[in-house]
Amino acid sequence: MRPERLFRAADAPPFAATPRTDVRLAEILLYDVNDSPFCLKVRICLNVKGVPFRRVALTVGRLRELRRINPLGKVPVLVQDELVIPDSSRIIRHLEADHRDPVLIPPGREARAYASLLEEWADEALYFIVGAFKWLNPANRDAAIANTVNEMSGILLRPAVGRVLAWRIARRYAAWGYGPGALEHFRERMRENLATLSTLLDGKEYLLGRVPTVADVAVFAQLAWMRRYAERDLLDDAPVVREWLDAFAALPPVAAALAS
Ligand SMILES: N[C@@H](CCC(=O)N[C@@H](CS)C(=O)NCC(=O)O)C(=O)O
Repeated sequence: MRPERLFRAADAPPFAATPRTDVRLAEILLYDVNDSPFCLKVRICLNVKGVPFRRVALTVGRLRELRRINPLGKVPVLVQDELVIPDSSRIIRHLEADHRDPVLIPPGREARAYASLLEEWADEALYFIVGAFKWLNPANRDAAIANTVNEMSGILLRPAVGRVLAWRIARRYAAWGYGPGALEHFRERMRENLATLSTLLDGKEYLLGRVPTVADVAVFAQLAWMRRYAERDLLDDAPVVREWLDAFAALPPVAAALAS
């Protein structure tokens, strides 16, 4: 059996990656938007595994290039040589195959299934709710546009890019039947999700126990994103989740990903 670090040694910090000196790999590029939870999820995993990469910040000028490599036009996309991998979950499984240590996807069948379920729940359910907060709440409008657009375009184009983006996303939510009037509905859904998460975390350091996994990374990425907006107040009623978020944010690879 490979000497994978499933359980950290008493003196080792969580997420202490062993630097790779045995392989020479092509440079990894990450097409990235700073205020995207999926990009944050991937940056955390790259840092955790000690894999060097170069951020390619998505700008208006690079949109065509992005569509060429990912016809869905979504970030993150990882590029390494000829290899182009869109989608955070696929990227993480690719990283896990090439950089096993430290393990983020538990090898046991049950633990792996549980971690994948939580990852999917974060990526779909939490993302949808936090996206509604970000784009439907007028109180978040300026922060939403600044966080998303400042890196994407030069100062002159920013107002127009911000308006187009906000309009496109609000139109998507409208097609699903949600407008600003649905904000209380989304707050209630988030309260329920935070209560569920409090139950799952009760008495545990991480979602699966003593070791951080992809489940922690995925849930963290969505809630760290929510903290940038007015609905961070919902965490006041979920102290267990808040403490877990604070502790996770302080881990060096996570802090570095948040800052990048
Ligand atoms: N399932 C994808 C979702 C990626 C995604 O939705 N990314 C957003 C940014 S947070 C995006 O690029 N949206 C642009 C669009 O939908 O046109 C993943 O896990 O990477």
